Amino acid sequence: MNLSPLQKARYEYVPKLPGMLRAGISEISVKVGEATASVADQDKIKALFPNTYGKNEITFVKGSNTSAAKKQVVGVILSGGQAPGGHNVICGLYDALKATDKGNVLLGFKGGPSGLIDNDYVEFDDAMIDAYRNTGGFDIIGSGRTKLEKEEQFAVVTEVAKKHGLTAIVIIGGDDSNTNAAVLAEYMAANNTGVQVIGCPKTIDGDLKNEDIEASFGFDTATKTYSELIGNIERDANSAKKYWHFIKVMGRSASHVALECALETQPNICLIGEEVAAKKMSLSQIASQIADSVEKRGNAGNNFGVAIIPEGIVEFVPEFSKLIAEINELLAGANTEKFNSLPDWDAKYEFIEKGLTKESMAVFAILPQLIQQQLFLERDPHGNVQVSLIESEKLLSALVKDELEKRKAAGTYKGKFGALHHFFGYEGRCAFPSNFDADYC
Ligand code: FBP
Repeated sequence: MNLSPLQKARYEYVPKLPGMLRAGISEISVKVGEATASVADQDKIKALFPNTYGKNEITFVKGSNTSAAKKQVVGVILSGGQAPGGHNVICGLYDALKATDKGNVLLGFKGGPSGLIDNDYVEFDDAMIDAYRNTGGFDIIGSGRTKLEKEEQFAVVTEVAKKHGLTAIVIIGGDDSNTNAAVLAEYMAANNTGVQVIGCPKTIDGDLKNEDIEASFGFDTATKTYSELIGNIERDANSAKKYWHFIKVMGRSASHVALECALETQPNICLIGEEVAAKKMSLSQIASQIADSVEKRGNAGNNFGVAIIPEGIVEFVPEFSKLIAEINELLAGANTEKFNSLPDWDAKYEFIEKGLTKESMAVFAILPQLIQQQLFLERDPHGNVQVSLIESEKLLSALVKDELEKRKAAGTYKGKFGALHHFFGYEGRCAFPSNFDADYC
């Protein structure tokens, strides 16, 4: 492979370690703190996790390492959406294991949790690890979204662990994967397998945090990457002066990515899903709020701007969530087949009109046809609407356009409105990790 100068420079970058970890393994000691507790539902969670609930907090401190020497065979998986820094977590694990004892082993199970079940793995060595230092992506072993939740799956994982003599399994993943890790840990403890299960919080979405973890890895790089692109668009908008750019950014339901990008790029508008929910805003209210900015700028001769839209915005609009729930119910069971067999969109529309409540039909009727069709045609294997596939940036710009036309007819708006749409998600998930993410991981 020919390496670019950038790639070479990133390979050469040496992540900065906290002073504590620079000391060397023999000088790291462990301080046992208070018993931990869940933030809510303590009794329920304690009942679900009788063997693992309430473990003491552990802090690393300088001192002499009193742990008994023990050969470690650790298995690691990457789970869920890619996040810059994942490779460095694996490199860090490898380095620490080998620094402790050259005989320690790190196995990477391929393709996410399913690799653990299928016993599909690779044993890392120096050459493989060195080729992935400070690089983005999860391609070193791949990732996947198989859920580890059933007793049978845990039994298979236990067998695989026994076969390799695993002493620990590290699951690098988001909230779902860490829930799986917690359940697997409970199983391993209940069955006295001696295998530790360790969850490593990962997600670009920024929604996996507590007082000890201010941000999950990947968030910094992804938001910087999107912000660079958004900044370029802002410069273009300010140069051409003819488009409003509606930019949707990833982040699932949470709006942390949108907010961080807005803080970095100062767009004209940034919607925040949680605020929309708190104010119980309707789609028309959101469109009207955006139209106010467009009108104000347009009347001053500035027919351009940038609006950032969080990926999950529509889930926060109460009337829209109700519409989705009704559609899911309307097409449940045999109704899907009936709906699919209708000859054309007019016949389908009639079916929808008969099946939805008056309120939901009123919401459905204001949607652009493209979105109406997306709601009915692109459905998941359970027949449910796939909210993440809804092109909310197009939906909102179409509603804003309608609102502006009304204002034009009323004589209050004199500008021009041309919209362009973008979705930034995959562009940032595998970027070279920023120094922050490279060091952190
Ligand atoms: P997780 O970290 O929870 O896996 O999600 C990351 C993410 O990038 C979300 O922002 C996005 O909605 C989702 O993955 C897209 O998933 P997929 O890669 O399956 O299309």
